[in-house]
Amino acid sequence: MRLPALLLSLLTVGACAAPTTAVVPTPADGVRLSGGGEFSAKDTSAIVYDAKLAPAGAQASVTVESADGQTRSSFVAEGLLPDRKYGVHLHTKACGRKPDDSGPHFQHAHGTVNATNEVWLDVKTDNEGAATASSRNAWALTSDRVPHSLVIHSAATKPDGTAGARVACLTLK
Ligand SMILES: [Cu+2]
Repeated sequence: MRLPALLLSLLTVGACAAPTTAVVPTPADGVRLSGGGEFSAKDTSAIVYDAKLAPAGAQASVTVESADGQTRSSFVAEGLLPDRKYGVHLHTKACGRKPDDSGPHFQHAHGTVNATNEVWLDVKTDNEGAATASSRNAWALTSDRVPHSLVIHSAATKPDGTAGARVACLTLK
């Protein structure tokens, strides 16, 4: 159903009259990335490297939305092992056939390893193997330099950023 033109113009006038001086960013200023799927051994959009820790049927998805000086990321997984911690981060390169193809952690500023400068989405699964995590970083992505994957690791992330072997990977698009 389409709004009558008169009503639309009234709405527009109302919006312009609102007492605001802030510049509202348009969607074009932002960066939005996502990835997901059921893990398989062959499809690099959602690939598994350790089928014991991400068994058949495991699936996950991630969205990364960046605008207005912030980056918000959210991660959902199902079918992992129950009651278990996994380290999860955004990485620089797309997933490949080899676990290391996804490269190192994506960093906002080069060199600093922590959850402020990197995007960490560690989870502890529930008793059915499901988990969610979200993070908010106080910096925005620019379209010329973005993370290209999310990597699920075998252990919780330590302060030095290590989290054990790479279990599975989602490529971001
Ligand atoms: Cu990682």
